[in-house]
Amino acid sequence: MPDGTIVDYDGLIPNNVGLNADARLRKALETWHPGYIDWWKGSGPVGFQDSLVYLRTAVGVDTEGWARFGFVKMPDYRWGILLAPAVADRRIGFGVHQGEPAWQEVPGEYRAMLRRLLVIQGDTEPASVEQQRHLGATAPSLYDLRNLFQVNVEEGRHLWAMVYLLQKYFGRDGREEAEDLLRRRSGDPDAPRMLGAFNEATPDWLSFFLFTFFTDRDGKMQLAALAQSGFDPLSRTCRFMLTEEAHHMFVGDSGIQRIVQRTCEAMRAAGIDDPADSGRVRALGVIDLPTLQRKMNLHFSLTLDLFGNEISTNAANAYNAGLKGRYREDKIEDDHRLLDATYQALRWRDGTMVTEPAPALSALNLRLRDDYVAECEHGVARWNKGIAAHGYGFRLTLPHVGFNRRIGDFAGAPIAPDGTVLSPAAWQARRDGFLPSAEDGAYVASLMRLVAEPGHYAGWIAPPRAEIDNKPGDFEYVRIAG
Ligand code: BYC
Ligand code: FE
Ligand code: FE
Repeated sequence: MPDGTIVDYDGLIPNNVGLNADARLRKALETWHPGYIDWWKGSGPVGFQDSLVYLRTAVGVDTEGWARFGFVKMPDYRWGILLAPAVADRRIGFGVHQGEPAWQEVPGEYRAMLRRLLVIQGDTEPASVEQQRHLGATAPSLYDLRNLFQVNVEEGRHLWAMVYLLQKYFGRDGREEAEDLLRRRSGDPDAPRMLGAFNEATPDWLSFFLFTFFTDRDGKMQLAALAQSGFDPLSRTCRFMLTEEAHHMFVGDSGIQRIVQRTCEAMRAAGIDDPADSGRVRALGVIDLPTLQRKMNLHFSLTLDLFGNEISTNAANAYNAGLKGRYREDKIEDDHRLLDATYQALRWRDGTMVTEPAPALSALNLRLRDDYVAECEHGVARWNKGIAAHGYGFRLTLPHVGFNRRIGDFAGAPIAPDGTVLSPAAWQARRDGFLPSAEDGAYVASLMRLVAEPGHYAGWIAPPRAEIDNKPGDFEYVRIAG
């Protein structure tokens, strides 16, 4: 086995897993490769496939200096199989096998459960690329265009990460699942992607930034839980994916921050004191904060559904089995078995909210969701600081966890974003007003156009605070072909 910190770029598939020494696996992956490229060209970014994009590519997996920047045509990006370095004598950290050596092969009794987790994770990655495929045509700058494509190629690599595990450890079943991952399509009525949020549209850049802030952050939480896995190849795969995920969330977080900044600057310059005066704000060609709030309400609630049911035996079984842990399991101080433990759970029962103790094992989806919400709160607080710095009292807020839900306890519950329980009639009357309207969508769409001059930005978004790879502000991040 190679030592695993250096990536081998000699073959068709860059890797640090010693692919050259495993002829059967290498053949399986090389057989899958053309279908992947077809998928990328047919369902990945529209246009720009011949353009040179300033992308980072991983050349090693240690914490420092794993990235190399350079101009690449997206279809020529070197999608590779990269695992974080092995931890010597790693042990299973939780569940009934706690303390046993981590598995290097799939434990037979958990084969089906593990396969399902890998397939669900794998399915989300290409789905997000499909959802974002039209955004290049309206990028607010070359800097943003490059960030979009960086996110897209890395989500493509995340698909490779799961396909590697399926093909290496699941034989014929794994190969079939890998084919199916290229067959389903986001929003396709006959062959949709598996989870709800990944079949929704990402129609504009405001949605893109909210998606990368909220939905990629679910990715981070789920990957962090899987990085705790007793199945060591999954743990190592997820640990490396998490290093890429940080950039995706940065794109969303900083994107919203830049929108807020631009809107506040424009309102100040125009002498607008009331940010809720959307008509006047929109006349300035910037995104009014109430529209941002409604879009947040949508993306947050869609993303909460990705955590599954609050009370889930699937989650309990995966934990007991040692396959999927809690967020930062290795930093938590308790028995890591949870057999007698309870967790305070906010439930929806017969039309009212109650907080009651639930068995901690069954409440693991809820716990992960709570950890997620806490992180989101930090981001929103940063955006609000930006608003306050311009002297405005307007505050963005996360909607209540029960708002607009389709999965779990709160599915269909008539709960307003501020947590008020509404009568069914009031809910029907007010629901649409909490979410982006067709008119909101049309207004945001009217702002979207490609700004392709280096160093220039669309009028609705401020320039970033820092450039990529210390490049100058007028750097041509994408050399648009033709
Ligand atoms: N939509 O027991 P439950 C990312 C199903 S994002 C449709 O609560 P469980 C990324 C569920 O499958 C992270 N169906 O489920 C982000 C189950 O069906 P079966 C993706 C749903 O298993 C941005 C049934 O309802 N990774 O990486 O405890 C860009 C009972 O539910 C949904 C993962 O999610 C839904 N939303 O929890 C790119 C990690 N929710 O089995 C990428 C892997 C539930 O009864 N997945 N159902 O037929 C898991 O850990 C879990 O499967 C889930 C669901 C958390 C998704
Ligand atoms: Fe991903
Ligand atoms: Fe991501």
